[in-house]
Amino acid sequence: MSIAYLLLGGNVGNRELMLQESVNLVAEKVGDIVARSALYETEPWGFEDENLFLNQALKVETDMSPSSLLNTLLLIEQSLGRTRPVKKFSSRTIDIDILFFDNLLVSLANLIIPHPFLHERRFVLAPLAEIAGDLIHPTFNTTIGELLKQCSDKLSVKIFREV
Ligand code: PH2
Ligand code: MG
Ligand code: MG
Repeated sequence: MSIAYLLLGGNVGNRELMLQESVNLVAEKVGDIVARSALYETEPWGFEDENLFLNQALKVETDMSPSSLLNTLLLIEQSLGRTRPVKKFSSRTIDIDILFFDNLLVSLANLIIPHPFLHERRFVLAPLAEIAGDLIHPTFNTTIGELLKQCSDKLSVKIFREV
């Protein structure tokens, strides 16, 4: 059994419904959800858009490998209407990213774990710190709580709804 940390996010359509449907599908197809953060309303990072995101972090128990977890998450995104325009960042109904997978370091063409930008993004660190503040990042050797304190990202991240 492995532990994976995931980040859910979307800024198009019924954002709360998309997160709830994702949580349901992750529980059904990936494994037990053992912790989940509040929903956070966050300013888009890396691109301009008037639609704010909702983001939520999950801790999941799974028997899947990292690659089959990724494939399963991509299928869940598709089933919830995710499309992928060519540009780098764009608005979307739902994105489900793998942040950590046990203490593994994964470097494949389509999958890097730990997520390579998580330490630069308050919209990831704030929800993650809520459920895993003491978790140690396997390459920075520092806790998520500490990374959040050190993070220079100034974009707004606010609790939208407790769960
Ligand atoms: N995801 C991105 C790019 N920018 N900004 C916010 N606030 N939330 C996200 O989930 C997000 C983003 C790439 O996947
Ligand atoms: Mg993403
Ligand atoms: Mg993604």
